[in-house]
Amino acid sequence: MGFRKDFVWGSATASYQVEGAAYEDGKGLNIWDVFCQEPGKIYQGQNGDVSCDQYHLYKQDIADMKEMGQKAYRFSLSWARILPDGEGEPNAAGLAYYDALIDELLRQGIEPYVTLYHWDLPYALHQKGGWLNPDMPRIFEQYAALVSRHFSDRVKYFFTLNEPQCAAGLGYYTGDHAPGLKVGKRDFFAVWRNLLLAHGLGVKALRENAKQPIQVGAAPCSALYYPASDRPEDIEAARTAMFTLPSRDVNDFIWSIASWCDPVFFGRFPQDAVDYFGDCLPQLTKEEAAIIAQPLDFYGQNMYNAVMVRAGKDGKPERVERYDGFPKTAIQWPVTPECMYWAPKFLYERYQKPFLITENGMSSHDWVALDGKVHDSSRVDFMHRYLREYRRAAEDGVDLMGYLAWSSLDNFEWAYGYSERFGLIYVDYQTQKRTWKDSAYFYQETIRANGDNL
Ligand code: GBH
Repeated sequence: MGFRKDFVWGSATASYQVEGAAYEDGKGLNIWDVFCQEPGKIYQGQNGDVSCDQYHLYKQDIADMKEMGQKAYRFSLSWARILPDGEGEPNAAGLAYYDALIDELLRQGIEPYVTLYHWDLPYALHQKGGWLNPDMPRIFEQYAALVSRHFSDRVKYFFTLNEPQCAAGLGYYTGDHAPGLKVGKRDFFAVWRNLLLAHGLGVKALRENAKQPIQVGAAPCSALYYPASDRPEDIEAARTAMFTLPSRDVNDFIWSIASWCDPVFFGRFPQDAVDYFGDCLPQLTKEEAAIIAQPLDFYGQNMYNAVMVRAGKDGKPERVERYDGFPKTAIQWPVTPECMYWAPKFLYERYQKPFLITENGMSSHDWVALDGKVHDSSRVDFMHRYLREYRRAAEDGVDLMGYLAWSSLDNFEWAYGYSERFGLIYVDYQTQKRTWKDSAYFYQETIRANGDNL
C-alpha cells in the first residue's frame, strides 16, 4: 500500500511572495505593495519589490522543480498584474507573463495549479472598500471569468481563494496583514460574507468559461486538532474540537474550519456560530447559500501544526498543554506530525472529497555552509515525520490526491519579511543564486520512491 500511483507531488508559492517585478510591465499596485511602505508593519521594513525575482527567473525555477521530480506547481496570479485596476481592461503584458510561465511548466511536464487570489488585492479595489465592498463578489466573478477564458485551455486545476481566514482575520480584524484594518465585529462578518460569495461566484465563473473539464477547489487554513491517545473518547474529543467553537471570541470563529467550510460545502453556518454571533452573522438567503456551496472537485487544505486534545471529565475536549521545550520551528510553530494523519481523516469524514494538502512545510534559519551546501536536517526530519503520518492516512482509506510542499523556494514571508525561510531551495537575495537544501534532495528521493522510502 502507500500513496496511490498517480499521487501528485509538488510545491507551492504565491505571487507577491516570489515574483518581484512589482513595478514592471504595467502591473497595478496591490495592497501589499502599499502595506509594506508603512513603517513598522514588516520586519526591517522589507518588501516584495524584488523578492526571488521569479518574474524573470521562472525558467530556472521550473527546471529545478522538474529535476526534483515534481508533478505540480501551485502558484497564484497577481490580480493587479492582470487587471491593474482590479476590473476593466486587462494588461496584455500581465497575461503574457502567466502564458509564458504556464507554457514552460507544461513543456517540462509539470501541471499548473492556479490560485486566483493569495492576498494581493489590487489597491484600486481597496480604495473602493476592498473586501468590505458588497460589489466585491461580482468583481471577483468577472476576474475569475477572464482567468478561465484565457488560461483554461491549458490549466485544469484552479483554486479560488488562498486562506480566506487570513485575508479576513489578519487583514481586517487583527490588522497584522494588508490592508491592516481593525474593523468591528459586524464589518468583519461582512468581509467574511463577501469572501464566501466571491468564492462561490468564482467557482461558477471558472466552470462556465472553461475550455475543457477543469477541477476547482479552495485552499483554506484553520486550527487543527489531534487526540492525546488512541482511546475512543480522546479521538471523539479531537473530532469535536475540529468542528466546534471553543468560545464566543471572533478569533475562534476565524480559525475554526467549519466557519468557512460548512457554508462552502453545506450552504450554512454551523449552529454554534449562529448561536454565539446571532444577528451579527450574515443571514444567507437560499440563493446566496446555493452560490456559496458550488460543488467542488476536491478538498484542499494548508496545514502546518495542530493542538493536542483529550476528553475532559465532562467528556468535552480539553487542550493538552505542550511540555517545556516542545519541538518548534524557527517561526515558533510546534512540530506536530500527528496532524497529517488526523486532520485529513476528520476533514474527509465531514466533507467527503478527495483530499489535497495545498501547503505544508516549515521555516528554519538556513544558510550556506562552508562546503557550499545547505544542511537543513531539521526540515528533512520534519518532512519525513509529516509525510509518514500522511501516508498512514492513505493506508487508512482517506482518498489522498497529493501533497504540495510550502515552499518551492525561500521567499517573502509577509510580515516576517525575509527573516523566515520556508523553501526547499535556498535563495541568496543579494545574487539570486539558488542552492538546493538537503531537504530538496530528500524530497527528490521521496518523489522517486512515491513515499515508499519513508
Ligand atoms: C500560509 O499561511 C500562507 O498561505 C503562505 O503564504 C505562507 O507563506 C505560509 O503559510 C507560511 O506562513 O492554530 O488557530 O492559531 C499560514 C498562516 C498561521 C494559518 C496561523 C493559520 C492560525 C491558526 N497560518 N494559523 S491557529
